[in-house]
Amino acid sequence: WSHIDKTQLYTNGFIFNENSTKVLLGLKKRGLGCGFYNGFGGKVNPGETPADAALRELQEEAGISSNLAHAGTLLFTSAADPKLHHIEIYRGDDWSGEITESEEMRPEWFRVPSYARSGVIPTSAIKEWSDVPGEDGLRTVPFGQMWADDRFWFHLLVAKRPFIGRVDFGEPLVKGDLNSAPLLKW
Ligand code: 6OG
Repeated sequence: WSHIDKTQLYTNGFIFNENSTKVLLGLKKRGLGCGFYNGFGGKVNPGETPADAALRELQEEAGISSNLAHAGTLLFTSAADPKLHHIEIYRGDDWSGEITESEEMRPEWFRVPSYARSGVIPTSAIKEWSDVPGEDGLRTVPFGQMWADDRFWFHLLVAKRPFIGRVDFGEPLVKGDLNSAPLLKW
């Protein structure tokens, strides 16, 4: 990974209900991660702290505020990108304002399934993920439609256990498209 010569700092924020049985995700409509569900976030601006940026992005992308708490740190590399992606992850257990779709994100509540509390998400659960809402009107967290590393740390986020992780992606299948890069190592 000697080709890595820059760092880009990002934030990513996940809002939970009281018992962490529901999580608010957004369908990314453009840019990096387009077509994937993720927390709300983006680049940290010069002069801004990651915590400031996390709150600003939540307001811009979902229309709400929250008392965000730092939850974890992720470092991503890609064989096709000289940038190290450094992502500070936040979680909020409350929110104020009205959840609103933006040009960047379409927010949706998802049910946190019991297997997402206990550990790494089994491949079978990802393959068998159903698009159909359950009796509660919610779909289950769509790990098959999220960045490939999320399944490894999501249970730590749910359990409020601080985490640091590093993720290495290979060459994208489609040049320039990090979304299609295979996950080499967690
Ligand atoms: P803008 O396009 O708004 O920010 N992000 C990633 N999240 C995960 N889970 N895995 C990755 O693997 C990611 N790369 C970037 C950080 C992009 C948003 O996407 C997150 C930001 O919240 C490579 O500038």
